[in-house]
Order: sequence, then C-alpha cells, then structure tokens
Amino acid sequence: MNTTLELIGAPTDIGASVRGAGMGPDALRVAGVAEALAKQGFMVIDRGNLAGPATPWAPPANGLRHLTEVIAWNRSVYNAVDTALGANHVPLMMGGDHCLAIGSISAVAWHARKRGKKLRVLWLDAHSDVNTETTSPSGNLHGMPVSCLLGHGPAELTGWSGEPAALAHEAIRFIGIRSVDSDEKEAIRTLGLNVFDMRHIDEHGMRTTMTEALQDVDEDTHLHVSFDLDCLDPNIAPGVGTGVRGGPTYREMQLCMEMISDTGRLCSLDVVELNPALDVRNQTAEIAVELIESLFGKSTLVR
Ligand code: EXY
Ligand code: MN
Ligand code: MN
Ligand code: MN
Repeated sequence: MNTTLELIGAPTDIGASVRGAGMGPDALRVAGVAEALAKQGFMVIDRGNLAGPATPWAPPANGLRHLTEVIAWNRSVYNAVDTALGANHVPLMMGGDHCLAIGSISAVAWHARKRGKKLRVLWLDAHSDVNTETTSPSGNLHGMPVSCLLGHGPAELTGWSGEPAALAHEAIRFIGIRSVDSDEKEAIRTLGLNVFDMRHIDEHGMRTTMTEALQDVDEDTHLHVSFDLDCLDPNIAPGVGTGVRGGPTYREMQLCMEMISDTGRLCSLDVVELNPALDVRNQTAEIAVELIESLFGKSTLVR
C-alpha cells in the first residue's frame, strides 16, 4: 500500500497557560520528522503551518480562556484534517497544545462514521483532559478536549462531527495518566471511561496494558492516537509545559508505539504539547520523532 502522510502544523498555545507550544511544529521539523518518515518509505507532504489568531493572554471568561481563538484554531485544524482524510491520506497534526484535538478528532469521527468504521482513540497523556468550564481549575481548554469530544463542553466546541458527541465513552483509552483533578476522577467514574493509569502500567507492564487497550481493534477500526508529549517522563522529555514526574520510560513508550503499529490500523495522529522554550537542545522533539517512527512501523525486533 502506498500510504501518504500529511504533516499539518498548528502553531499555537491558545489552550494553555504556559507559553511556547506554538513553536512545536517547527521543532519537530528541525528534528527531522518528514525525512524520518520518508526514509521509512512513506510519501510525506508537509502542508506547512496553519494560520490563526495570536494568543491574547487573557483571563478566563465564564470558566474558559481564549474561547473565541480556540474555536478559530480548531476550525482550521478540522478543515485540514478533513481535507487530508478526504484524500485518503494519514494526517499528522503537529501542535500546538492539546485543545487542538477537538478539531482533529471531530474530523476523524466524521470520516470514520461516513466510512462505517468504528473509531478507537488512544489518549497518551499524563492528564485526563476531561475538565469542563465548571470543573477546570485553570480555565485552560487544553485540559478539556476529552469532555468536548464526549459532548460535554461549551456548545461552540461540541457537535462538530455531525453528532452531539464525536466520541462514545467506550471509544477512548487513556494511557499513562497520573495527574487527574478530583472532579475529573468523578467524571471518569460517571462517564465510564477506560483508564490505564501509571499504576496499571507499573503493575501489569506496558505489554499487557497495550494488549488490553488495543483489544477489539480489527480491520474495521479507524485507530487514532492523540499523543501528548507530557505522557513521557519529564526526565527524558523536559520540553513540555505541564510535565508530571513518574511517566513511562523511553523503552516503555517505544513498545507502546510498536504495539500500536503492529495493529496496522493507525489512520491519524496528533502530536501535541511540545514546548521548545522549555526543551534542552531539542531533545524532546527528537524523542518524539523516534517514537513517531516506531508508530509508523520502525521495529526494534532483531529477528
Ligand atoms: N488538569 C489541569 C487543568 O485542567 O488545568 C491541567 C491540565 C493540563 C493539560 C495538559 C495538556 O495535557
Ligand atoms: Mn493533554
Ligand atoms: Mn498532558
Ligand atoms: Mn488489567
């Protein structure tokens, strides 16, 4: 199969309160993301960076910071991901902060439904991102994309997939989470979300965790990975705005990516929260590129 990957840069930190994620797309380019994937035999099209409003750095209004600008950026992301999927390409949305997954996954959900595919989303993150405007301690929309995708966000950010909720609660699996606000814990329980937290990975190992998380992925599945780089342990990935100690090691995350690749069902990807202003010699971007290589089939198997 001749797979074409589309790199879509979304250079903004509009949903965060630590500035710098807007430089993420270029840091991934500098780390050689396009060249690495081309070397693996893919057709790679770099669509460049999307345009959008500047970050005004305003306080939250009604529990939401920068709502108008977050909508604008997500519209651009939605359109670009929609265009890529319409051309049967695999979109790789390079953030930018994690609020951009609202636009990206809404477009993915629309296409999956149109094609009669079942959607499975893997949310690789230190956080559960399931706050709403009433529970969020910060008003930052990068802590709310999961709620929006489940149909529980502000009206302006829900329903983009053509259904009230882009995702059914059973469509998403969280991997590596370890920083969850108390109201988010409540939401995880009431919504019945599937969480493989760090404790689960410690006790069962990444292999069992991923076997569980990928259960039921079959030839009719559109598999989407939303990779927040703060999922990784900050010792190896310091270039993120909201790092949390106690994350997966390099090798654990590489195995996670290899097992996702083995399914052969990866159809779309977000790589978000890379913050070059906090990175050390672009190390986090370089690790991200290596993990993307694994996700797209580069194997560490010797035989
Ligand atoms: N739970 C906190 C909040 O909602 O403000 C922190 C969220 C950080 C979100 C990062 C990107 O994944
Ligand atoms: Mn996140
Ligand atoms: Mn996070
Ligand atoms: Mn288990």
